[in-house]
Amino acid sequence: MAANLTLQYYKAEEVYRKARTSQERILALENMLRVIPKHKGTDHLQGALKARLKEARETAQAELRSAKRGKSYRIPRQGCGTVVVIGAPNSGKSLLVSQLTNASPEVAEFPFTTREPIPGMMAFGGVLIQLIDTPPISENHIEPYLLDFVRTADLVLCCFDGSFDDAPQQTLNVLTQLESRKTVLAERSGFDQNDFSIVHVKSRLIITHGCDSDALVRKELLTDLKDIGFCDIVVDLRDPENLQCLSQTIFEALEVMRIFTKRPGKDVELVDPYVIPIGGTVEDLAGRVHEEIACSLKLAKVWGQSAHNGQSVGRDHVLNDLDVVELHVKKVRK
Ligand SMILES: Nc1nc2c(ncn2[C@@H]2O[C@H](COP(=O)(O)OP(=O)(O)OP(=O)(O)O)[C@@H](O)[C@H]2O)c(=O)[nH]1
Ligand SMILES: [Mg+2]
Repeated sequence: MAANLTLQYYKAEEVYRKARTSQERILALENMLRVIPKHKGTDHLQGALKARLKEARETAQAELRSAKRGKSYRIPRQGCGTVVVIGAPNSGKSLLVSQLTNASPEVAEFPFTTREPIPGMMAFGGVLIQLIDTPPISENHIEPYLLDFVRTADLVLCCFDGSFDDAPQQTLNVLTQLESRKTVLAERSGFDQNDFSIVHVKSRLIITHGCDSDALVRKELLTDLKDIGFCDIVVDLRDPENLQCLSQTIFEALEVMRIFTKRPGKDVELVDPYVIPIGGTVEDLAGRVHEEIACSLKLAKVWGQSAHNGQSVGRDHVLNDLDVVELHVKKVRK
């Protein structure tokens, strides 16, 4: 029987996928159980959610009892998306982050240079995007905390050294390390339809050293070894034009739109847009501005591609990138 899950459920699921602490996971799972449609078709999924909830509560208890083993890093989310840069040793991760952001991770010719995650902010199209450089993943080692970084990312960039003959095998090792921990790099994020414990994370393969004439041949060797289910982009990280294309690719992969708000009777200032997912509505925007505005929203006037010249629209109206919106709330009677 089909599960027929609702948009509300999928939104709750996305909050769960991005939860970084046991406490956040518990709250998200409780919410998923609250909003999941209750019928025969979702019996299996409800069971899986309850099992996950039990697991998360046990983990939270265990964390309280003992300090967590192993290093852990907490990097607060910033900007309109978190992009985690991973890959084999020496594949260009740090160079990518240092070229696109304000961070300066060490870039070196030898492998295993990066020892801890380093965040930086990339400015693109009027918004800021968080990129996180990470230590390399190899056949025999993956930093345990990296798994959470990857599973909760909005986007993963997996670097592949296009100039190195071992890159196909080394990148296969990266993907295998993750898959053996129920984490699959994929074209889109979400939970596996058949096994709720497996998470798919939206990813792009970044083929660095793009000016090497055999870069694409090496990438083909990787696809001979494994079916890669996500797009790739070939770049030379020292080429400004390539870096511009890469920034655009990252922004587009995040699938967000920039919405400007204005006060009635005032001119719009085209700075600091609100950022909401593509397909978002006036109600989603209002929720981002303020919870109270979302509750008492009466109508909105929109200038842009989704409506023209200040046309009045309702809360379900789907917005477009770069729309200008005036939110009108119901007057409260005293
Ligand atoms: N010209 C050029 N050099 C690159 C490119 N990508 C990486 N490099 C060089 O390759 C070497 C390794 O780059 P890093 O960014 O340090 O690699 P990494 O993946 O961070 O390495 P680890 O932290 O050791 O895992 C450096 O000498 C970089 O300058 C590229 O696209 N073009
Ligand atoms: Mg590095």
